[in-house]
Amino acid sequence: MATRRSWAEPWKIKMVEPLRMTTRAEREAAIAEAGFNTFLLPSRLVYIDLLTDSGTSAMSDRQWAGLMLGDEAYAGSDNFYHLEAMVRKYYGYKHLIPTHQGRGAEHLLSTICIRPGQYVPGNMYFTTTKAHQERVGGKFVDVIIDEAHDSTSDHPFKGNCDLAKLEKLIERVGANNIAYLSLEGTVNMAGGQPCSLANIRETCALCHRYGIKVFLDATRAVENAYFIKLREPGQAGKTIAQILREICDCTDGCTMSAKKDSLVNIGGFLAVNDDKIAEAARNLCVLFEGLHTYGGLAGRDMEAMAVGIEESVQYDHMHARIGQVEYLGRKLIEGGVPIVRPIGGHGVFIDAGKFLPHLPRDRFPAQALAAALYVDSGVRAMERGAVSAGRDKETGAHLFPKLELVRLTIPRRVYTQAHMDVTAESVIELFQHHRKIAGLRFTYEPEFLRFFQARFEPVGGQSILND
Ligand code: PM9
Repeated sequence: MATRRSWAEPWKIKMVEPLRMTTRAEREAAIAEAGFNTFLLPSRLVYIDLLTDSGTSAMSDRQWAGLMLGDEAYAGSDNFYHLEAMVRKYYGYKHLIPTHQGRGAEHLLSTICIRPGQYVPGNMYFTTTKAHQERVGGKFVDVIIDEAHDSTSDHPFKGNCDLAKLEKLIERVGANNIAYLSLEGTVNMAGGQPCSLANIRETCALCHRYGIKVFLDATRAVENAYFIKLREPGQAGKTIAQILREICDCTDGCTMSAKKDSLVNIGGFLAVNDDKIAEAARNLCVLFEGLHTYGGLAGRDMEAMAVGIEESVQYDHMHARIGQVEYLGRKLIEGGVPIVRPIGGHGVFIDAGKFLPHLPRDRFPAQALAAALYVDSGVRAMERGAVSAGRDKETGAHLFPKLELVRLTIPRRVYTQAHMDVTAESVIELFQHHRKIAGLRFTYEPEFLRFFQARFEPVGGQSILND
């Protein structure tokens, strides 16, 4: 047999879910009804759903079979012990507290470990993570390297922490005033960009020297491990599972949204090594999530997660998953579309500022582009710019992060390359006619995580996409 030149997904399709095609008129009415916010669209009116990779992946036949093994006991379900064994094996932490999803774990960790007024450095903010830190009086400080804020930089590890920024903060405020370091594996808001193993080691060593704990946001840490294997000198010979353990072993615990890497539709966990933090988390879990052996999940959910964790570290799976993201990214680059470089792990991030240079920041170009893309082709994307960033807690002014992005997020094992082609064609065509896209202004702004429920109207007309 000739040498294999190309690769394909390591699965075949057993069941399909029909998609509904809509007309342009239907989509125009739907986006207006949704206040030009793609979060408020009914999914039955979406053709290709690239809103998020969170809880949208396809489970395997083994995971579906696992659902039938759900032990729905209130306490001490078999599936909890299976999940605990998988978390210990692949993530390596001593204590597991399941939660209904990632922000459940963030809620527990922030409440237990942050005193009002303390600082929480991190490699770029994430929306729910920062919201929970602030809710309990913490102050997030960004210590990611500068390259992460530059969509054109080709740095292979744009998720890295800047050790000088971190040390400066420690010296300025004192280690006692730092709750912990929040370290995200593949940084979502930077465009799905990984950290190097060397940087993770150095960052953790620096924190530990000052007695500061490091908690990993492990939501996409397996994708980070894959990038380390691919890009970091000396790491190619290791398995993804080995690298994942090396990342986790540097840290003191993690919060996890299992809806991403772990291939489940719902679920998450907090995992820590410290006995006292674990005890406090089990106590709070009972108040907010459910008993500490189910944390808001059914036994079957925990089983699907246990199986998903094992599947997530398989090389062929990760190669195909990130390969598909890269396929879409390359098409857009060929079409001249400005996207975040290098192409990320869980999605392709369009630089909306460069895509729509005629729109000022306070006309929310990324929000406008996501709405226009839906009108053009029924592809649903997500804004990741000023609307997501929210307002400054003290001044109340809009925060305008350097990156004003639209995320085309790829669910795992769900769409084919043909769906990627349709998406790319629509984005490229919009880019060629970008002046037709109007800016937006708020008509409703909720207090927390405004991007989920905010409503807008086009400035200067009824339509977001003017022909
Ligand atoms: N991320 C995403 O679409 C889902 C909703 S927020 C728009 O990217 C990280 C790095 C995440 C994340 C969710 C959470 C919260 C924590 N950390 O959604 O609560 O990307 O399970 O996880 C979303 P949950």
